[in-house]
Parts: sequence; C-alpha cells; structure tokens
Amino acid sequence: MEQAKKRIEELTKILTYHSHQYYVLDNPEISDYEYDMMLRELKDLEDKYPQFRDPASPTARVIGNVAEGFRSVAHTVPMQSLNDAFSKEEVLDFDKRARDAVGDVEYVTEYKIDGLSVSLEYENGLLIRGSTRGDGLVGEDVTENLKTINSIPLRLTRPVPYLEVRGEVFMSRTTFDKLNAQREEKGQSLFANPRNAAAGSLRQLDSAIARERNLDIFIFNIQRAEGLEFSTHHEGLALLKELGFKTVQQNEVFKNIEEAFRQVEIIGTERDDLPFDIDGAVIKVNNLAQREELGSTTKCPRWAVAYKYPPETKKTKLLDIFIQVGRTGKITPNALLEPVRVSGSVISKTTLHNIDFIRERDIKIGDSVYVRKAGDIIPEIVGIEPKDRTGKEVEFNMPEFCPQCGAPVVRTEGEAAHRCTGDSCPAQLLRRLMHYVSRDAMDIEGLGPALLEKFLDEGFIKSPADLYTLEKDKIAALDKMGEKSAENLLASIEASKGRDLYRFLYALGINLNGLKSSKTICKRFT
Ligand code: 0OX
Repeated sequence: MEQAKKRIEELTKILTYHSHQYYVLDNPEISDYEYDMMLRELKDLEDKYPQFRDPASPTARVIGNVAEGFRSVAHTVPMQSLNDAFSKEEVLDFDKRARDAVGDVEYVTEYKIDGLSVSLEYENGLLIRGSTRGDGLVGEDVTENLKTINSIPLRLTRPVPYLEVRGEVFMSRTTFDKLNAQREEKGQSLFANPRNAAAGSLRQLDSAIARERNLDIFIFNIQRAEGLEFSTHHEGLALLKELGFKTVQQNEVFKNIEEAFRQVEIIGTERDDLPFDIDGAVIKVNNLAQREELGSTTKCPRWAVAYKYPPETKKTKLLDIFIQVGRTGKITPNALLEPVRVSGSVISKTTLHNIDFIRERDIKIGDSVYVRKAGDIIPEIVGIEPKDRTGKEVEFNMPEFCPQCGAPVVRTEGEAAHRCTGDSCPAQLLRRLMHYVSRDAMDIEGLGPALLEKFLDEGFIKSPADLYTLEKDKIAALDKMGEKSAENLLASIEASKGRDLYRFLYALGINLNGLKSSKTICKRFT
C-alpha cells in the first residue's frame, strides 16, 4: 500500500510536469502514447486507492462530471469591461487623459482574445473555483468544465495563500472548423464563430462534452493576490507564467503611446495568421500605482483601452446565384462564393437580399466581390471589383416561376421581395415546418430539416398539424431511425403541446407576426 501511495505521488508529479510542457509551453518532451500510458496507470491506482488521490491529479481533467445547473458566484473583485477605441485619435485621447492625471505613462499591449472572460480562484495553490464573467458582478460556477482545459493548472507551482486570476477562454480556429464539420455531418446546427462555440462548450452541464471541445485559455490579469509582490503588469504576468499559467504573449513595455500604437498596428497585420480569433488589441498602463490613481468609471478601468480593428474585408469570386423559397413564399437570391476566411470563419454562401440589392451594386455572376462580416456575425457582400471584369460575367434575373413548385412568381407593388404564389409549394411548406418546430416556436427537439424533408417525401405530413398523428412504426422504419429514436421524437412532439400560447401563435408563421407581437397579443387575449 505504501508503494501504491509512492507511485501515485510520483505519477502525479511526472504527468503534471509533462502536461504543463505540452499545453502551456508548447514544448512536449514525451510522446502522447507515453503520457496516456502513465495516465492510465495513475487512474487505475487511484481507483484502487482513492485515499491517496491528489485533489489536483491530472486525472481530474478526464472524469466527466455532470452538473445539475450552474451555481451563481459573486465576484469579490468586479470583472470590468474595456472601453473601445475605433481610431488612433481615440487612442491618443485616452493617453492624454491618462497623462493629464498621472504624468508620463508606460504601456503594455495585448491581443484582445475573442472568447469568454473567466475568473479562477486558488487557495494554497489549489484551484478551488472557476466562474464566468456574467454581468461582471455575479457569474456562474463552471469549475468542472474549466478543469477540462489542460492549460489551466489545477495546482500552482507553489502554494500561494490566495490568488484570483482572470483570463479568456477560447477555441482555436482549427478546433472550431473540425467541430463544425463534425456537426454538419451529424445534421446538427453549426456554430457561427469560435466564440459562440467556446461559450456553448463552457456552459455544457456534462463536462465530458466540454472536454471534447478542446478549449484553451490565456490568463491576462491578477485580480487579487495574497503572498505575491509585484508593482507592474509586466511583473504580474511574469509571476503568472512562473506559477504555471499560459499568459498572453507579452515581453515588451512601451515608453509612450506612439510606440504602443505601432505594436497595435503590427498585431493588426498579423491578425489573420493567428491560430485564434482576436477582436482587437488592448493597451494597458503598466504601472499598478498609476492604475490605482486613474481608477475606474462605473464599468471600465481608466487605465486600459481596447482598440477595435476595422472589419476585415476579403475579395473572392461569386460563383453562382441560387434561389431560396422562404416560409411565406419569399424568394431570396443567395450568393455561392468561392470559400474564403473572413474574421475567423469560412464563408461560402451569403444572402443577396433581393433584386434591388443586386442591381444597386451591379453584381453579376462571375464577378470578384468584397465580403465582410457585418457585426462580425452575418457575412455580406460590400461591392464588386470592376477592374477584374472580363466581359464574361452574367447578369442575374429573378425567375418568373418558382423553382420548387412552378407557380408564378410575383412582386407586389412597394415590396422589394418577389414571392411564390403557389399554395402548396413544397419549399414553402418545409420552411413553415422548420419554423413551427424551431426553438422560439414549438421547440421540438430532434426534428431538424433533414427529417422534416423525409417526412414530406414519404407523404407522412402536409402541415404542422400532421406531426401530432405521426405513427411510431412508420418513423422507426425510416433509414437511420429505429425504435428508440422514434419514441424520443414522439415524446418531443408530445411535449410541444404544453408550450405557451404565444409560442403557438408565433409558430403558425403568420406574415408580419413576430415573437414580440405574439406575446403582446396573448397578454391581452388570454
Ligand atoms: C482579452 C482581454 C480582456 C482587465 C481589467 C479590465 C479588462 N479579451 O483578451 N480584458 C482584459 O483586461 C481586463 N485584457 C484582455 N487581454
């Protein structure tokens, strides 16, 4: 037994060392295979002798713990946000205000990682709690999920009495691309960008799922510390590194704002090549006594500013324009693009709204077009490059007949949209059904577009009402379905009968009636 205790201690030490080499320093010394073999040995020993298990054992990251919900955490030090600057002038204004208050100032610059801010608390060197930022004052306890992030030390390199640090959890671009490809294959909805994917992963109740998502973290601030001495941000980051954290790259202190801003411009040019998304660069006062003196406004410190780069615009080819028939018969032209990466995600399709949008920008099939992400989420075509024209570009016209059902297409006076006039257009029906089952409407889990299309093809349904008379055996007999999936699906459909009236009204998809008006109506007419 004494031998087991010794071996557990030894393995814990060796594995903690190699995990840090691999995940924090990016400098592995042993193969994954060797690591996994030792990890398995440790896990087996801990299962046999749980009394010897170290609370910061590397196996803590492997076990999937399921939470019932997330407890609230009141942040002892508020998690502030940053004031934005959109031009060099605004950055210079920030510098002037700082110098007017405290005299000459030295700065440090950092990536502004586009992820989620979290706080990590350590007592006597042991990770005791990790929480989301929430509203800055109260967040959620996501300790179990944060423990799955290999670059977060479960134990510091020395037992500092108390330490609270702040960092940004993110998902790398490669992990994000892989995750979405997997989701597409399974017919699941796709994440819009790595930030949303990281947020969704951090809020998983089952930490085994969070673990699969391969999140990462950069630590950028000491929120509160007992037993540590440091008087600048630069020194603070060096301490964090020493304690085992993965910190934002930071090795330079800039003498003045001009030098700091030059670095921000350099970061801007490297932005596209980084393995993760950033949504700006942060300039921070280095000296902590000066920070203290500058203080904060209600939500943001006066000693830091986030410079936001102008939205990234990329040139690509417009390969084709294809038509989509919406829920209310609206016919939308969409651009099929040569895939291009913009602000962190690959874009291959985007809406062209209506024929006016196409004509105003003189867009033709075969054109070189400039694409950017509006609000960094929805991609849009900003314009074309006339210099790239060869004369082979083709003008696009709206179809006279619906490509799905053949009914005439009309454009009502005063409306930008063209509409299909067919009463039973299958594309319209599919869209209506997709709307009916969607999250804000009847929220029928497990009934996605692929399955609805199958039901329509098989003639099982012609309207949302038919969902409620579906037969289990018929569903079970479909390709890729079975008894259990059929049962689950019918249970979800049954559950939708309990939804609030306003959701049902919204689900009907009446033209011009949104979620908000449905609520208003149902409040008045119960
Ligand atoms: C980031 C990031 C966020 C510290 C106190 C106020 C703002 N997203 O990478 N926040 C901060 O600083 C906090 N720094 C960063 N690098």
